[in-house]
Amino acid sequence: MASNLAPIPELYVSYESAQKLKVEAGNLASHDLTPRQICDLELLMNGGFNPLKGFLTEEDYDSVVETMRTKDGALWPMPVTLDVSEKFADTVELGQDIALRDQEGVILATMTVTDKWVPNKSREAEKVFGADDLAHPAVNYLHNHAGAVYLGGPITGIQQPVHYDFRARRDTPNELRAYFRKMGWRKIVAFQTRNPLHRAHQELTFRAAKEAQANLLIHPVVGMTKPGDVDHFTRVRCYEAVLDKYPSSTTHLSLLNLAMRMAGPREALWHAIIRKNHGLTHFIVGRDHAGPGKNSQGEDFYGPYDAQELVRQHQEEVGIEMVDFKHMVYVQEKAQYYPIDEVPEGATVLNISGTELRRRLAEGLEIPEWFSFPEVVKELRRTKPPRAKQGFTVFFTGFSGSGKSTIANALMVKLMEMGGRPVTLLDGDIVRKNLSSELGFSKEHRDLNIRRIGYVASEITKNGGIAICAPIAPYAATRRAVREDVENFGAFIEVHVATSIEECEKRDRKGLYKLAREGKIKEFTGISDPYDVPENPELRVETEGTDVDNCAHQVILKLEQMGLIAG
Ligand code: PPS
Repeated sequence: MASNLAPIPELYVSYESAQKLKVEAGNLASHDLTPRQICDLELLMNGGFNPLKGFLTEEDYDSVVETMRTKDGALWPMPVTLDVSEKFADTVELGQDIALRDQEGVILATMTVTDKWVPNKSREAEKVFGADDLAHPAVNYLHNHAGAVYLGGPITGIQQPVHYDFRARRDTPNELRAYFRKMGWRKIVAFQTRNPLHRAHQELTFRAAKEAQANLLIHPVVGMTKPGDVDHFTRVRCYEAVLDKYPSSTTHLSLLNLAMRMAGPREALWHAIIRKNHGLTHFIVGRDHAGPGKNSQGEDFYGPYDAQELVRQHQEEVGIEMVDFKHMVYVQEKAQYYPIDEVPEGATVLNISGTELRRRLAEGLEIPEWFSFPEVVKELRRTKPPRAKQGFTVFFTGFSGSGKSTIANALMVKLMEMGGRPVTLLDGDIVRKNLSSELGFSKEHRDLNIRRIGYVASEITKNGGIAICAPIAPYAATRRAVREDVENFGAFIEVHVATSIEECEKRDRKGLYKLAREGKIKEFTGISDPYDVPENPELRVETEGTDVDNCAHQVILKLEQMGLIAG
């Protein structure tokens, strides 16, 4: 199959019209696009999502969800929808034009709203992702992040989203087509990836290019991938580090600003269509393509080769040939990679899973040369130092007067004595003086206070420091939200200072309990306001009968056990 490299239709208007439209669009009702919508819009406008001409209408959406085709019969497995809040949807009339802005407020496109509807998200989850299960990242997105209403209609493109990173490595479908024309490439196989390239991937891509007698395009996704993946900055540095291992006259690296959904088979087919639009003739589909991991029952969402099966059924219609691969493993005796079904009998197979790789990186353990390239490992280690060098947050929670601040102070001093990482104490009282001085003790205000602490702690953690927080933080849901914020960047250790309310009241170090009993302080935690006891904290310390030094030491031991401080 040789490529037709003629330009593909884009949705942009001419430069002059765009300048005019941009001024006019300033008066339109406008929607601030989410990061995912910006990715989708870019590929709509530049032809990556050809034949779509805008965000799906209701009829197209129903048809795509049910049959993987638009109502006109075009193969399209993934709903590309503009989800908005009910509040915004209420202000929009059908037939009206709206401006679509990026997160800085720049107008990227206008859309004529032809459709507005409330989608059945559970049906979308079942049909598109295979289960209405929040363990699937796209289902979680659908229910917990996407707006309640979808708007559909054609797009008029004004300008591409701006990227400040790796500009020279980003190509639109037409730029890639032009590159292939210029190079005289007629057969090109694409390798889609959201991971750093290790030796198995290199072997697989070499074999694929050889098998298809084609040039190779390494086409990694840099838009949005699976939560927890290695960030794209690091990955691109890794790709660049190994590019010279490929023959430069037959291999090209280009970045794709796609927002993945991790939808396995449907996603693989979608990827194939997107690659066809970029001028590719062949497309590699390996084991568990775009797999989302385990469901809430601990089982895989899709079979390991379901994606290959679906792409095989449709490759002719799409006009791209699949190069399928089994899982690649290293055969020790041969010092070489083989597809798992071609391993010579009795040979010793070596394999390092993604989880094992993460563990080795986290613990600073050896990563063998047969598995990856030293240049790649060096880049990964630079971004993810071993746990004992990463930032983390210790979050104390408990009643007023339980001893949180005292233990937190002792812990801070002990960690500073060890040295190596900056330590910041975000004590309840200090925060209320410096960050939250206007707040009271209603549920709303307490939540706001804790979210602010969580934000600062997550920034400290991200930048490799230690944050020690010591607020009351009475609500479990808010503590969980802070945990999620921090765990994006490092460990979160919840410590319940489990002093009973009776003991706190008996101590009454600040005289507040007396005032609370007399009704002079309202909404007092434990007296006239609730406290959700943590169900599964990393550590629970009992202060009655234990001195402060020992309580702080228990936290140190926990940190050691978790590998966060060197023993
Ligand atoms: S919260 O719920 O997490 O936002 O509370 P926090 O920011 O930790 O503030 C608790 C300190 O404020 C004093 N104080 C009160 N605590 C609880 N309830 C009420 N109504 C209240 N009013 C004032 C109290 O001294 C707390 O300090 P700690 O250090 O916990 O003893």
